[in-house]
Amino acid sequence: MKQAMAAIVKPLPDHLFKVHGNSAEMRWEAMSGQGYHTPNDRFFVRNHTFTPLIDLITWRLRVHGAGVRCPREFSYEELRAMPSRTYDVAIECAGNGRRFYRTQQHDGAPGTQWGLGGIGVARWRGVPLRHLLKEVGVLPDAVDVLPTGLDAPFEDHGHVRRPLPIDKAMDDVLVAYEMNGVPLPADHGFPMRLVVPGWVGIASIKWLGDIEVSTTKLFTPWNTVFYADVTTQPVKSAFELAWNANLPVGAPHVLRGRSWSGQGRIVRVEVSLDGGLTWRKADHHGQHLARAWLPWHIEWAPQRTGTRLLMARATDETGTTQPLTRPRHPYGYHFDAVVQHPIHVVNG
Ligand SMILES: Nc1nc2c(c(=O)[nH]1)N[C@H]1C(S)=C(S)[C@@H](COP(=O)(O)O)O[C@H]1N2
Ligand SMILES: [Mo]
Repeated sequence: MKQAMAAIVKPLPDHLFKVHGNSAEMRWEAMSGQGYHTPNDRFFVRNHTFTPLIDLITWRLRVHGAGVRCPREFSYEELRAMPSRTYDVAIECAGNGRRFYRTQQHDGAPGTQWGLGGIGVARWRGVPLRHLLKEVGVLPDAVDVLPTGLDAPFEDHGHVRRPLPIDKAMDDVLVAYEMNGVPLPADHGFPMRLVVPGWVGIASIKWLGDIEVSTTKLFTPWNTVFYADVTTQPVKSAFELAWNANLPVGAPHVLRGRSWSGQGRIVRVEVSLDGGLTWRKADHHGQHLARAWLPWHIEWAPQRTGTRLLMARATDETGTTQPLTRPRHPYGYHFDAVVQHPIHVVNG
Protein backbone atom coordinates (compact mmCIF):
# COMPACT_ATOMS: atom_id res chain seq x y z
CA MET A 1 0.00 0.00 0.00
CA LYS A 2 1.33 3.44 -0.86
CA GLN A 3 1.27 6.17 1.73
CA ALA A 4 1.89 9.87 1.42
CA MET A 5 5.32 10.80 2.74
CA ALA A 6 4.95 12.35 6.17
CA ALA A 7 7.17 15.21 7.32
CA ILE A 8 7.58 13.51 10.70
CA VAL A 9 8.24 9.78 11.13
CA LYS A 10 7.10 9.13 14.71
CA PRO A 11 3.41 8.85 15.64
CA LEU A 12 1.81 12.17 16.61
CA PRO A 13 -1.20 11.21 18.73
CA ASP A 14 -3.53 14.09 19.44
CA HIS A 15 -3.17 13.79 23.22
CA LEU A 16 0.60 14.40 22.99
CA PHE A 17 0.99 16.79 20.06
CA LYS A 18 -0.48 19.68 18.21
CA VAL A 19 0.67 19.47 14.58
CA HIS A 20 1.75 22.67 12.79
CA GLY A 21 2.58 21.81 9.16
CA ASN A 22 5.93 19.94 9.17
CA SER A 23 6.41 20.53 12.90
CA ALA A 24 4.71 19.19 16.03
CA GLU A 25 4.28 20.95 19.36
CA MET A 26 4.24 19.02 22.63
CA ARG A 27 1.09 19.47 24.69
CA TRP A 28 2.23 20.48 28.17
CA GLU A 29 -0.18 18.10 29.88
CA ALA A 30 1.98 15.36 28.31
CA MET A 31 4.73 16.24 30.86
CA SER A 32 2.39 15.61 33.77
CA GLY A 33 3.58 12.58 35.75
CA GLN A 34 6.82 12.39 33.76
CA GLY A 35 10.31 12.52 35.21
CA TYR A 36 12.91 15.17 34.61
CA HIS A 37 13.38 14.42 30.92
CA THR A 38 10.93 14.70 28.04
CA PRO A 39 10.40 11.17 26.69
CA ASN A 40 11.30 10.81 23.01
CA ASP A 41 7.70 9.92 22.07
CA ARG A 42 6.53 13.39 23.11
CA PHE A 43 9.54 15.61 22.35
CA PHE A 44 8.55 18.46 19.97
CA VAL A 45 9.72 18.37 16.35
CA ARG A 46 10.63 21.42 14.31
CA ASN A 47 11.35 20.60 10.66
CA HIS A 48 12.05 23.14 7.93
CA THR A 49 11.16 20.45 5.36
CA PHE A 50 10.80 16.79 6.36
CA THR A 51 12.67 14.14 8.30
CA PRO A 52 15.21 12.40 6.01
CA LEU A 53 16.00 8.69 6.42
CA ILE A 54 19.78 8.40 6.45
CA ASP A 55 21.74 5.26 5.62
CA LEU A 56 24.48 4.64 8.20
CA ILE A 57 26.59 2.62 5.77
CA THR A 58 27.25 5.58 3.50
CA TRP A 59 26.88 8.38 6.06
CA ARG A 60 30.01 10.39 6.88
CA LEU A 61 30.63 13.55 8.85
CA ARG A 62 33.03 15.74 6.91
CA VAL A 63 35.05 18.29 8.90
CA HIS A 64 37.01 20.74 6.80
CA GLY A 65 37.73 24.41 6.01
CA ALA A 66 40.49 27.00 6.17
CA GLY A 67 40.39 26.84 9.98
CA VAL A 68 41.63 23.23 10.27
CA ARG A 69 45.02 21.64 9.60
CA CYS A 70 43.90 18.10 8.64
CA PRO A 71 40.39 17.93 7.16
CA ARG A 72 38.82 14.47 7.27
CA GLU A 73 35.66 12.39 7.30
CA PHE A 74 34.38 10.39 10.25
CA SER A 75 32.18 7.31 10.05
CA TYR A 76 29.47 6.57 12.60
CA GLU A 77 31.61 3.84 14.20
CA GLU A 78 34.63 6.14 14.47
CA LEU A 79 32.57 8.78 16.25
CA ARG A 80 30.94 6.22 18.54
CA ALA A 81 34.40 4.98 19.53
CA MET A 82 35.58 8.42 20.69
CA PRO A 83 35.33 9.53 24.34
CA SER A 84 31.74 10.59 24.98
CA ARG A 85 30.00 13.01 27.32
CA THR A 86 26.41 13.08 28.56
CA TYR A 87 24.48 16.33 29.04
CA ASP A 88 20.97 17.03 30.32
CA VAL A 89 20.06 19.94 28.08
CA ALA A 90 16.94 21.72 26.79
CA ILE A 91 16.35 22.36 23.12
CA GLU A 92 13.83 25.12 22.53
CA CYS A 93 12.64 26.81 19.35
CA ALA A 94 13.25 30.57 19.25
CA GLY A 95 9.60 30.89 18.19
CA ASN A 96 8.28 29.01 21.23
CA GLY A 97 5.37 31.06 22.64
CA ARG A 98 4.93 33.10 19.44
CA ARG A 99 1.16 32.67 19.63
CA PHE A 100 1.00 34.85 22.76
CA TYR A 101 2.21 37.95 20.90
CA ARG A 102 -1.19 37.71 19.21
CA THR A 103 -3.45 36.26 21.93
CA GLN A 104 -2.09 38.28 24.89
CA GLN A 105 -0.67 41.37 23.27
CA HIS A 106 -2.84 41.68 20.13
CA ASP A 107 0.26 42.22 18.00
CA GLY A 108 0.90 38.88 16.33
CA ALA A 109 3.90 37.74 14.34
CA PRO A 110 3.86 35.45 11.28
CA GLY A 111 5.26 31.92 11.53
CA THR A 112 4.30 28.78 13.41
CA GLN A 113 1.90 29.78 16.18
CA TRP A 114 3.61 27.78 18.94
CA GLY A 115 2.10 27.77 22.41
CA LEU A 116 4.73 26.85 25.03
CA GLY A 117 5.33 23.30 23.76
CA GLY A 118 8.31 24.04 21.50
CA ILE A 119 10.75 22.85 24.18
CA GLY A 120 12.02 19.58 25.60
CA VAL A 121 14.82 18.40 27.89
CA ALA A 122 16.66 15.20 27.00
CA ARG A 123 19.77 13.34 28.13
CA TRP A 124 22.07 13.66 25.13
CA ARG A 125 25.21 11.57 24.66
CA GLY A 126 27.85 12.23 22.07
CA VAL A 127 31.31 13.55 21.27
CA PRO A 128 32.18 17.06 22.46
CA LEU A 129 32.58 19.22 19.35
CA ARG A 130 35.74 20.58 20.95
CA HIS A 131 37.24 17.08 20.84
CA LEU A 132 36.37 16.64 17.16
CA LEU A 133 37.81 20.04 16.26
CA LYS A 134 41.05 19.20 18.07
CA GLU A 135 41.23 15.92 16.13
CA VAL A 136 41.30 17.87 12.85
CA GLY A 137 43.82 20.39 14.15
CA VAL A 138 41.69 23.49 14.63
CA LEU A 139 43.85 26.56 14.01
CA PRO A 140 44.20 29.54 16.36
CA ASP A 141 42.71 31.85 13.72
CA ALA A 142 39.47 29.82 13.36
CA VAL A 143 36.46 32.17 13.57
CA ASP A 144 33.23 30.31 12.78
CA VAL A 145 32.02 26.71 12.66
CA LEU A 146 29.28 25.99 10.13
CA PRO A 147 27.27 22.78 10.60
CA THR A 148 25.03 21.74 7.67
CA GLY A 149 22.06 19.39 7.75
CA LEU A 150 21.38 16.61 5.24
CA ASP A 151 17.64 17.30 5.05
CA ALA A 152 16.23 18.71 1.80
CA PRO A 153 17.07 22.33 0.93
CA PHE A 154 14.66 24.86 2.45
CA GLU A 155 12.87 26.87 -0.26
CA ASP A 156 15.66 28.50 -2.31
CA HIS A 157 18.01 28.90 0.65
CA GLY A 158 19.94 25.64 0.41
CA HIS A 159 20.51 23.17 3.24
CA VAL A 160 19.71 24.23 6.79
CA ARG A 161 22.95 25.63 8.25
CA ARG A 162 23.86 28.26 10.81
CA PRO A 163 27.35 29.45 11.80
CA LEU A 164 28.44 29.09 15.40
CA PRO A 165 31.25 31.27 16.80
CA ILE A 166 34.40 29.24 17.54
CA ASP A 167 34.28 30.14 21.26
CA LYS A 168 30.86 28.50 21.71
CA ALA A 169 31.87 25.56 19.51
CA MET A 170 34.92 24.93 21.73
CA ASP A 171 32.91 25.37 24.94
CA ASP A 172 29.96 23.04 25.62
CA VAL A 173 28.60 21.85 22.25
CA LEU A 174 27.95 18.15 21.69
CA VAL A 175 27.83 16.10 18.48
CA ALA A 176 25.07 13.88 19.84
CA TYR A 177 24.10 10.37 18.76
CA GLU A 178 21.97 9.32 21.71
CA MET A 179 18.76 10.81 23.13
CA ASN A 180 17.51 9.52 26.49
CA GLY A 181 19.57 6.35 26.22
CA VAL A 182 18.67 5.27 22.68
CA PRO A 183 20.13 6.13 19.26
CA LEU A 184 18.80 9.50 18.05
CA PRO A 185 15.32 9.00 16.59
CA ALA A 186 15.00 9.93 12.89
CA ASP A 187 12.96 13.06 13.64
CA HIS A 188 15.56 14.36 16.09
CA GLY A 189 18.56 14.10 13.78
CA PHE A 190 19.67 10.49 13.27
CA PRO A 191 22.48 9.62 13.04
CA MET A 192 24.06 12.76 14.60
CA ARG A 193 23.01 16.27 15.54
CA LEU A 194 24.51 19.22 17.34
CA VAL A 195 23.27 20.07 20.82
CA VAL A 196 24.08 23.68 21.66
CA PRO A 197 23.19 24.35 25.32
CA GLY A 198 21.32 27.55 26.14
CA TRP A 199 21.05 28.72 22.54
CA VAL A 200 18.05 28.92 20.20
CA GLY A 201 17.02 25.54 18.78
CA ILE A 202 18.17 26.39 15.25
CA ALA A 203 21.79 26.22 16.48
CA SER A 204 21.30 22.50 17.21
CA ILE A 205 21.52 21.34 13.58
CA LYS A 206 20.00 17.89 12.97
CA TRP A 207 21.12 15.23 10.45
CA LEU A 208 24.68 16.60 10.46
CA GLY A 209 26.67 15.89 7.32
CA ASP A 210 29.27 18.60 7.15
CA ILE A 211 31.13 20.97 9.47
CA GLU A 212 33.16 23.79 7.98
CA VAL A 213 35.63 25.72 10.10
CA SER A 214 36.38 29.17 8.68
CA THR A 215 38.90 31.90 9.35
CA THR A 216 36.40 34.64 8.47
CA LYS A 217 32.85 35.39 9.65
CA LEU A 218 30.30 33.26 7.79
CA PHE A 219 26.81 34.24 6.68
CA THR A 220 23.83 32.06 5.78
CA PRO A 221 20.10 32.88 5.66
CA TRP A 222 19.92 31.41 9.20
CA ASN A 223 22.04 34.14 10.76
CA THR A 224 21.19 37.03 8.43
CA VAL A 225 17.43 36.63 7.81
CA PHE A 226 15.87 33.94 10.00
CA TYR A 227 16.93 33.88 13.66
CA ALA A 228 19.29 36.79 12.85
CA ASP A 229 19.90 38.37 16.25
CA VAL A 230 18.96 35.57 18.60
CA THR A 231 21.38 33.39 20.53
CA THR A 232 20.61 32.73 24.21
CA GLN A 233 17.08 31.68 25.19
CA PRO A 234 15.20 33.88 27.73
CA VAL A 235 13.32 32.85 30.93
CA LYS A 236 9.99 31.03 30.58
CA SER A 237 7.53 28.94 32.59
CA ALA A 238 4.73 26.50 31.81
CA PHE A 239 2.11 24.57 33.77
CA GLU A 240 1.83 20.80 33.12
CA LEU A 241 -1.85 21.30 32.42
CA ALA A 242 -4.07 21.24 29.36
CA TRP A 243 -5.19 24.57 27.99
CA ASN A 244 -8.71 25.06 29.44
CA ALA A 245 -8.23 22.12 31.84
CA ASN A 246 -11.15 21.34 34.19
CA LEU A 247 -10.29 21.18 37.91
CA PRO A 248 -12.89 20.05 40.49
CA VAL A 249 -13.89 22.74 43.01
CA GLY A 250 -13.01 22.26 46.70
CA ALA A 251 -10.53 19.45 46.15
CA PRO A 252 -6.86 20.08 47.00
CA HIS A 253 -4.76 20.15 43.84
CA VAL A 254 -1.03 20.13 43.30
CA LEU A 255 -0.35 22.37 40.31
CA ARG A 256 2.93 21.45 38.65
CA GLY A 257 5.07 23.17 36.10
CA ARG A 258 8.59 23.83 34.89
CA SER A 259 10.68 26.95 34.34
CA TRP A 260 13.82 27.39 32.28
CA SER A 261 16.34 29.90 30.95
CA GLY A 262 19.19 29.69 28.47
CA GLN A 263 21.16 32.08 30.67
CA GLY A 264 21.51 29.83 33.69
CA ARG A 265 19.82 28.22 36.65
CA ILE A 266 16.32 29.22 37.76
CA VAL A 267 16.46 30.67 41.29
CA ARG A 268 12.79 31.55 42.00
CA VAL A 269 9.32 30.70 40.69
CA GLU A 270 6.16 32.52 41.76
CA VAL A 271 2.62 31.58 40.86
CA SER A 272 -0.52 33.70 40.74
CA LEU A 273 -3.91 31.99 40.87
CA ASP A 274 -5.94 35.21 40.77
CA GLY A 275 -4.85 36.69 37.47
CA GLY A 276 -1.81 38.51 38.84
CA LEU A 277 -3.21 40.20 41.98
CA THR A 278 -1.18 38.11 44.41
CA TRP A 279 1.85 35.85 43.94
CA ARG A 280 3.00 32.83 45.95
CA LYS A 281 6.40 31.19 45.88
CA ALA A 282 6.34 27.69 44.33
CA ASP A 283 8.36 24.82 45.80
CA HIS A 284 10.71 22.94 43.54
CA HIS A 285 11.35 19.23 43.26
CA GLY A 286 13.65 16.97 41.29
CA GLN A 287 16.86 18.05 39.62
CA HIS A 288 17.90 21.67 39.38
CA LEU A 289 20.16 22.06 36.37
CA ALA A 290 21.35 25.06 34.42
CA ARG A 291 20.43 24.91 30.72
CA ALA A 292 17.68 22.36 31.32
CA TRP A 293 14.71 23.25 33.57
CA LEU A 294 13.41 23.42 37.11
CA PRO A 295 10.25 21.42 37.98
CA TRP A 296 8.05 23.10 40.63
CA HIS A 297 4.68 22.69 42.33
CA ILE A 298 2.18 24.58 44.42
CA GLU A 299 -0.91 23.45 46.33
CA TRP A 300 -4.29 24.93 45.61
CA ALA A 301 -7.85 24.14 46.74
CA PRO A 302 -10.10 26.41 44.64
CA GLN A 303 -13.26 27.37 46.55
CA ARG A 304 -15.38 28.84 43.73
CA THR A 305 -16.29 27.52 40.31
CA GLY A 306 -15.48 29.53 37.21
CA THR A 307 -12.69 30.36 34.80
CA ARG A 308 -9.28 31.42 36.16
CA LEU A 309 -6.04 32.57 34.62
CA LEU A 310 -3.05 30.76 36.14
CA MET A 311 0.27 32.58 35.86
CA ALA A 312 3.83 31.52 36.66
CA ARG A 313 6.91 33.73 36.56
CA ALA A 314 10.50 32.68 37.09
CA THR A 315 13.77 34.44 37.82
CA ASP A 316 17.13 33.08 36.72
CA GLU A 317 20.54 33.44 38.33
CA THR A 318 21.37 36.52 36.23
CA GLY A 319 18.49 38.26 38.07
CA THR A 320 16.22 38.29 35.01
CA THR A 321 12.52 37.88 35.89
CA GLN A 322 9.80 37.20 33.34
CA PRO A 323 7.99 40.47 32.54
CA LEU A 324 4.21 40.83 32.17
CA THR A 325 4.54 41.95 28.55
CA ARG A 326 7.22 41.57 25.92
CA PRO A 327 8.01 44.23 23.28
CA ARG A 328 6.86 43.13 19.82
CA HIS A 329 9.32 41.22 17.69
CA PRO A 330 8.99 41.17 13.88
CA TYR A 331 9.61 37.39 13.73
CA GLY A 332 7.88 36.59 17.01
CA TYR A 333 10.97 35.15 18.73
CA HIS A 334 11.67 35.03 22.45
CA PHE A 335 8.23 35.54 23.94
CA ASP A 336 9.24 35.47 27.61
CA ALA A 337 6.31 37.33 29.20
CA VAL A 338 4.16 35.58 31.82
CA VAL A 339 1.62 33.39 30.02
CA GLN A 340 -2.01 33.51 31.18
CA HIS A 341 -3.12 29.88 31.30
CA PRO A 342 -6.94 29.50 31.42
CA ILE A 343 -8.50 26.70 33.49
CA HIS A 344 -12.07 26.02 34.60
CA VAL A 345 -12.93 25.21 38.20
CA VAL A 346 -15.97 22.94 37.93
CA ASN A 347 -18.37 21.04 40.19
CA GLY A 348 -16.74 17.79 40.98
N1 LIG B 1 19.01 20.11 9.63
C1 LIG B 1 18.10 20.73 10.37
N2 LIG B 1 18.40 21.03 11.65
C2 LIG B 1 17.49 21.66 12.42
C3 LIG B 1 16.23 22.04 11.91
C4 LIG B 1 15.91 21.68 10.57
O1 LIG B 1 14.81 21.90 10.07
N3 LIG B 1 16.88 21.03 9.84
N4 LIG B 1 15.37 22.75 12.72
C5 LIG B 1 16.01 23.52 13.80
C6 LIG B 1 15.09 24.14 14.71
S1 LIG B 1 14.40 25.61 14.18
C7 LIG B 1 14.86 23.65 15.97
S2 LIG B 1 13.89 24.48 17.07
C8 LIG B 1 15.44 22.36 16.40
C9 LIG B 1 14.34 21.39 16.81
O2 LIG B 1 14.85 20.15 17.23
P1 LIG B 1 13.88 18.90 17.39
O3 LIG B 1 13.06 18.78 16.13
O4 LIG B 1 14.74 17.72 17.67
O5 LIG B 1 12.97 19.19 18.56
O6 LIG B 1 16.20 21.74 15.38
C10 LIG B 1 16.97 22.64 14.59
N5 LIG B 1 17.84 21.90 13.72
MO1 LIG C 1 13.40 26.54 15.98
